[in-house]
Amino acid sequence: MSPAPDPICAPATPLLPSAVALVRVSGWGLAGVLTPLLVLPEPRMASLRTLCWDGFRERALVLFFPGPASYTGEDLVEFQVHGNPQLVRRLLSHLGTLGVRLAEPGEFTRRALLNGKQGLLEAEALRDLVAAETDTQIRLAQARAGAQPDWIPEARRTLTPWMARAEAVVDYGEEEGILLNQKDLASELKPLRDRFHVEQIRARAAQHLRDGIRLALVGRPNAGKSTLFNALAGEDRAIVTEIPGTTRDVLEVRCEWRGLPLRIFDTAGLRDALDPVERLGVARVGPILGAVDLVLHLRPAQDEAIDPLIREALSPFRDKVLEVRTFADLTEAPGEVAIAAHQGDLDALEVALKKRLLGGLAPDACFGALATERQVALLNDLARQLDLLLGLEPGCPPELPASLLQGAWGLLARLTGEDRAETALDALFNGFCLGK
Ligand SMILES: Nc1nc2c(ncn2[C@@H]2O[C@H](COP(=O)(O)OP(=O)(O)OP(=O)(O)O)[C@@H](O)[C@H]2O)c(=O)[nH]1
Ligand SMILES: [Mg+2]
Repeated sequence: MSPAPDPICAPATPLLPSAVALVRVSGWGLAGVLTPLLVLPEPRMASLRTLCWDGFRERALVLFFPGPASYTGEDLVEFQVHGNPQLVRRLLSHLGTLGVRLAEPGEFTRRALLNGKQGLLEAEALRDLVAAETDTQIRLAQARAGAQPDWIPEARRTLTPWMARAEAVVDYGEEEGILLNQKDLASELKPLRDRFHVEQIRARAAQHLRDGIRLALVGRPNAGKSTLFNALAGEDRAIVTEIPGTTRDVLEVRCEWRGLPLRIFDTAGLRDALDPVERLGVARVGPILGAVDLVLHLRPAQDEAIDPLIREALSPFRDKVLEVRTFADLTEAPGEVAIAAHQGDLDALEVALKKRLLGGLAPDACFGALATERQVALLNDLARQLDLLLGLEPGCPPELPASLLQGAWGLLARLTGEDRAETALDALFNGFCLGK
């Protein structure tokens, strides 16, 4: 058996002046380890204790969660002390003299995971919850933090009997005359493949919501870019005038608009500018086009043709350009995404963005879906694995379905973290803050 891990401590709140700071300690036998500092209170009963060390006398509210019924699965003690950063540092270094070392970022959650208190998917959701910037991102992370997606146990239930059967055919098939009925296998796996397909669509949309959608607003001068920028941001961030060439620098705003977490870039109007400052602004548009998820090409509804300069600038990014007709209040633009941003008439844009980026789903239809790059990549691998299984020829060697079924099982274990792969854990916990 490996030795018990050493006790760890960390501030769970930022080291800033505040009303209250929370310091957490986790490890086995904390009652003994912390004896020089305090007598631990009754489990799960908040109690006031005076902590005395190095001339400090701190009245702290103390909570004790004996393992394994705690966040980490070990003994866990929480100190609520006055929110003075220097006081917290002093308490942490005193804990160090008692043999409690400072935790690495995410080490509390890593222990929770290793002690079976939490799955990898939940830990990833917790990291996202702490990092979320908008309401939708918070709700998305909360929906994943509570429970594993129901299709994972469902997939296991479907795969298990077939794995056993395929193994039996490989091991004893020839002697015992056992066969793997490819047709039955396909008809049982087909609903699972369909479910994976639905989950892939939801996950792609959820990933956009989780990461935030980067949008560039481009077009000729006076196309209404800054007007739209302000309307989406819900505030007057960019200067709007009727003078062409108003915007020069790239402006950026992060916001949530109609449930979509956005990072929007307003840019200089594209034209062959004479003014040297405006030319510099135009030169900054190209790199933005490469960096965003979607380019909104704003074109006033009264414009017949697209300026060749703009056509050329956009042509390398054709796949991610969405044409938007502005000034829809003045000229009709039937059949197109037409808006009048200065009047807040943006419904057509909302529909187009949701169709393009969320596959037509409403943001809350993505709650509970997988959403990180790691998760989505594994889901795609799983779907491919099932496609291969469904595409097997009847009468193929039984080793083939056996190894594909094993592969699918392994991918599920990687997804939930049950394979305990250190690389996935390291990547996850590097993104955590101290004390989590
Ligand atoms: N009627 C009408 N006016 C609009 C609309 N959108 C913008 N405008 C007006 O058009 C003018 C130019 O708008 P801006 O938002 O500054 O245009 P821009 O594309 O940012 O222009 P540059 O920064 O010069 O490239 C302003 O007077 C806006 O009030 C619209 O949909 N309808
Ligand atoms: Mg502008």
